[in-house]
Amino acid sequence: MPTVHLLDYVAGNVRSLVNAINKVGYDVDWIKSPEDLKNAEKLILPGVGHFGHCLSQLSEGGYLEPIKQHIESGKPFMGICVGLQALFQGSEEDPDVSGLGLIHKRMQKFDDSTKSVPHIGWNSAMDTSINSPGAQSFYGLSPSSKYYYVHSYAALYTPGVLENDGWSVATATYGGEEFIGAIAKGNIFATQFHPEKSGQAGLRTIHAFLNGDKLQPLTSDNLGSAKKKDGLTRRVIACLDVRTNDTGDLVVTKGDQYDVREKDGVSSGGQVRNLGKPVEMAKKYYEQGADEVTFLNITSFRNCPLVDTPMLEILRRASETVFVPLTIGGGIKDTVDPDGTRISALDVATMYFKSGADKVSIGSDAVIAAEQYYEAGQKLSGKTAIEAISGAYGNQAVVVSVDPKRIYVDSPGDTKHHTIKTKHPNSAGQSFCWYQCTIKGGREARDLDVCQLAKAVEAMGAGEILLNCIDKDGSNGGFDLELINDVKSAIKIPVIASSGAGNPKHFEEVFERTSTDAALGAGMFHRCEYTVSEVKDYLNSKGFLVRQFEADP
Ligand code: 1PR
Repeated sequence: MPTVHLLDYVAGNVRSLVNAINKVGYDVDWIKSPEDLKNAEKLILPGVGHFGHCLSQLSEGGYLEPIKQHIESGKPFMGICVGLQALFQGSEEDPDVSGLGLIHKRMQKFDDSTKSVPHIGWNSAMDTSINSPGAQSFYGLSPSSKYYYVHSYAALYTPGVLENDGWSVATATYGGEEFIGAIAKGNIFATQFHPEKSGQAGLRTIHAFLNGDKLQPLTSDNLGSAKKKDGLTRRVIACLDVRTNDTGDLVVTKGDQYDVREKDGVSSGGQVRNLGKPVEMAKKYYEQGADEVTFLNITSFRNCPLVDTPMLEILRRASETVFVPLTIGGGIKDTVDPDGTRISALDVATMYFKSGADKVSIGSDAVIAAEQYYEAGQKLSGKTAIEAISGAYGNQAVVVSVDPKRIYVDSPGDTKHHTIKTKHPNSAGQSFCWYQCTIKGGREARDLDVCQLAKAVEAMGAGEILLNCIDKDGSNGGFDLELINDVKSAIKIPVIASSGAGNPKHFEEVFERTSTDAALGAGMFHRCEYTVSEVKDYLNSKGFLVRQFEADP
């Protein structure tokens, strides 16, 4: 196989990038020292997390000068995410750290006064030359495709400036801010989005770079109504609750208000609901157009060394065929192996990242950390799993999954917690409620409300909230819209609505009546009542911007 050199300097999640490179017919040669760079013909520089952390790692590793020499030699160079940002002068994220300075511009933080930050999801990469006669696209970018972005800082776009300096530019728009999605000039190609997590559209750009296909004609269907489709799509996520069944097999299951055992008759004998095999189902949902796939390991594997956790193998296999972001939750916390070996939450997360996960989801541990945050007078300890993992991999790598349930009261004065006046009073006629956090899969209630949790984990550096709801879980009755709006009003980071989806209309309802950033379904997909593509086609028919799945060529 032809090869490409990959510089993995921040030990991020490069497994999915390797899988994507292999998928398009190339092998990876690892750069292990600055000297190795001399042998590199084609070089890819990935980068996740903080600009300063990445650039400092490159500098301390002695890589900055050899990278510059590689670029100056005219050999092919591709930068991904922070690998694009490194080409610029610097970033507001870490003002004291310089980039390579090939472009006299600095990264700026998105304005979070009217939208969620980080910018997470599928957006465009629209070539700015699109309307000029004989327009061409660079490195397989298509104005009608969508690409996966996850970043808080961006190079905001000023028309003509980079183009006048010989750069080809593709942009996207997020909440009124147009920013650079991809650039190319000579031997350089760089993307702010993650092509390895952007489905076929992303694989196409990696393939074009590796093959040296710099320019392609823009066909009429490319141009079409592309400009109208610029912007962040509504994200639809498929979630697989995974656990071992009573015979020890790892299966996809589904709770009904978190109870995963069959109820009907004697035949099932209270068996764990078995809805299928995790890797096969993840691939199925990817091919149905899921924008992300989430695995929740709902019983941390009590009696086996972490390194043998079956979930690691599931991720390794799933990430070979699923080229959209994979999230893994369940048991992400400081753990002790059966032989007494202590493993930090950061090391647990690193094992999952190296196995193909892009994000880790923290549930119970986040509730405990939030309680300690308030006990300490809203001071960060610097010792929580959230702080450690987001500090090393960036906040976009950390999701907090919360399992709240409604607690009804006669009036707000009956509780110290933040209450809402609900449109759905309980049978006792109480029309105020608060949402109580739980841990251990809903089995233990805590004296903490969901808004307290959301604010605390945002302060610790979580990048996203996976907002479940015990009352709605598995109900097919629609999302808890009041809960979602309540949490969205309390924080700036994105929220994924979860629990209760039963049909495509529930997705229309949650996007229409709440400000959620994404919506998740589980049971309705696992029971084959609807497919992900049916949900997205329905949303599209109602005028919502969704990403269309692009099949293998
Ligand atoms: O506490 O960090 O070990 O993480 C445990 C994780 O597993 C948490 O994310 C927790 O939400 C999840 N979990 C634990 N037990 C269960 C259970 O069901 N017995 N799953 C469970 C909770 C929430 C979603 C579900 C949505 C959508 N289920 O996973 O898929 O509610 O369902 P629906 O669309 O069918 O309504 P830790």
